[in-house]
Amino acid sequence: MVTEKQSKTHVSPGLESRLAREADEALRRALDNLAERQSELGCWTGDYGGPMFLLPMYVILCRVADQEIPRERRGRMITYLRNVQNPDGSVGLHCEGAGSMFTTTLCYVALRLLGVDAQDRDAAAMRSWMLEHGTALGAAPWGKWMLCLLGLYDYRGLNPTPPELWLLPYSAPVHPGRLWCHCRQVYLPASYLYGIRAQISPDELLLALRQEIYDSPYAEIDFAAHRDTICEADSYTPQSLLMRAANRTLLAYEQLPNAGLRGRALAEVLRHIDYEDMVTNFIDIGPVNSVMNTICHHFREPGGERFQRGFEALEQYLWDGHDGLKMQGYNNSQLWDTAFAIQAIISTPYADEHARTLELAHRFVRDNQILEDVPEREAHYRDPCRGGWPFSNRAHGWPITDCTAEGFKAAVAMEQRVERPVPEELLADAIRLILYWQNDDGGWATYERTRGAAWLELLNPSGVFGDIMIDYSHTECTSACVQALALARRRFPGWRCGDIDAALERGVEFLRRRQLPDGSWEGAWGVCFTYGAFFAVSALVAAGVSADDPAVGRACSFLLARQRPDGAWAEHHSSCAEGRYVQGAEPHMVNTSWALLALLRGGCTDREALARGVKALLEGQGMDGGWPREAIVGMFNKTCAITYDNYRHYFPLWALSEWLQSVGRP
Ligand code: LAN
Repeated sequence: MVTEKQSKTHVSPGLESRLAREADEALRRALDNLAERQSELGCWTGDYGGPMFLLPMYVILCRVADQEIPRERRGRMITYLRNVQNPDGSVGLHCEGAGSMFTTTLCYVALRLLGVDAQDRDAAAMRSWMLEHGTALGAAPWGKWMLCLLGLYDYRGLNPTPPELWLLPYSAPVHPGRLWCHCRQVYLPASYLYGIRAQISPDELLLALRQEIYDSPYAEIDFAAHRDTICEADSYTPQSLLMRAANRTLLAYEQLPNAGLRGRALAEVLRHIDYEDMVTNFIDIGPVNSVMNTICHHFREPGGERFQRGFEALEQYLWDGHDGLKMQGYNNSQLWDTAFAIQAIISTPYADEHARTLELAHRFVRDNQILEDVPEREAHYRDPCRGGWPFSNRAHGWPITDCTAEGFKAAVAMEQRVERPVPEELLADAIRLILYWQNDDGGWATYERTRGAAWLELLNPSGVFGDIMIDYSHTECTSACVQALALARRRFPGWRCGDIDAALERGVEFLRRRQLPDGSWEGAWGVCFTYGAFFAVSALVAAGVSADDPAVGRACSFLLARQRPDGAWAEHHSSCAEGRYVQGAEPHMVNTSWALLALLRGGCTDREALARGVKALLEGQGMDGGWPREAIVGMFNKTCAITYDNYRHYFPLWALSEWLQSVGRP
């Protein structure tokens, strides 16, 4: 197939060199734009919104804990909620998704709590959608939790999340410590709030809401009959038989309350909540546990110090963007963006002209590496941290496999350019950690080595998300770690080379096994097959796999077959939920960049296709040298998209740069 493609690869040399001149010009402007956007801290910061359950959770916290949101802020939040509403009145799981009962209900409640009248046109349209799709009774469980806190749903209508699970011995396969850290950190405060049946008493507005979100009088609803009710739109992971059996057992347990045991379990849960707050400076691993831990503190000690600190830390999750004020999926993506921006800039011939930008960026990377393991880490089910890099910043504190890998790559790339590079011993620590994190299957997961069995996914209670129960090995995380190890082998010749070579070999094998028969890789954290190809091909080639290798050839053919007539690639976010390449409507500059980078690194010889891709990037570039906002391109847990606003500022630049290198500068 590769040879077939190679036979029609001509592009007239005149055309190519004209394009190269334009690309060179575009590259310079893109670099200026990127430099312009750097923050004083040296990092890049961007809108990290997208998930539509987050802002309502924040608003609900404010209501539960009686924290008044300043008027101007309320206005910006309302603007956001109106902006993300779909034409049919609904709100999606994420800002570009089709209607979900989970998020439509929460956004409706948030709008009303923010002061919007029930008669308001947008609010009324949301309510109509809810009533037409089975009412709030069909909201996914996390939505019902939030409603319970406000007294808008009855705890009898929840499947149990008992805190007692935390008292099981770790050897139990269902011990929460074995779950994906995000999953266990969400169910941790959820189990506390469930355990104490946390609820505020309703005021007039809440009493009105009880009538608005259902189609029958609140007092007449048999909530217990709706434990498993879930609107079709929210049902991505249907309940397994195992889950049903488990719920029946847990319900039976709830009928026989044992105050002593519950008390001990709640104390144990609080111990873990306090620990998570302590080691993350109250930022917490993610937005959901950040809100929920703070709610726990409120019920423990209203207005207490823990509550105050948790509430203040939430500020870091808020972002006032072009479409209003939202809650982000993390306390931003600075480290991740900065590590990529550095690598993109360094790939160009103009790195010296941006020495100051690079130096500042490097400083951010250096100063945000994690230097210490968390204390008593085994008692709180934590992996080592020393030498790792986080996704956002050091204050957040949780290191991640691929962030560590990209941080390492950026730090090594900058070593010769700065006076105070990352000390060698800390670079070595990053590699030690990456070696430690490799899974038995040869791949790397996100934050931790995989601890739980894959069958635990049968107990996924979320309805709306896929693959949340354990930390799985992923193509992207593996690819980043493989690239870092390949670099480490060169950076530290002779040091632990047996271990590094063995890890690399197993990593490459993992990536080969993950390649699908059509030559593609399914990405988990970006949209989707273009993202997977970018990482996997980069890793294979970095690890020494030749461009003649059939795996690389098949990857290139896969991508070439999906190039649009206008030269661009455009992949729709539903690729992730559907597990197949879904074409998007508009040319997508970040997808195009990923595809081009994969093709270039994979040694694609179809110069005409590459030139058309580059042309699409040039046509898409804005006056300011950047690329305009486009369809959402980040992803998590199969169904929820998330905005990576800075991708459009460095991936196209990086692709142009590598293309120019491949054709020779004008
Ligand atoms: C993230 C953000 C970063 C992302 C990468 C490092 C890019 C990725 O390569 C690995 C996975 C990771 C760390 C990731 C996992 C899921 C997160 C934490 C998020 C997408 C940010 C928000 C999301 C989190 C789970 C949102 C809360 C929802 C739950 C289902 C708990």
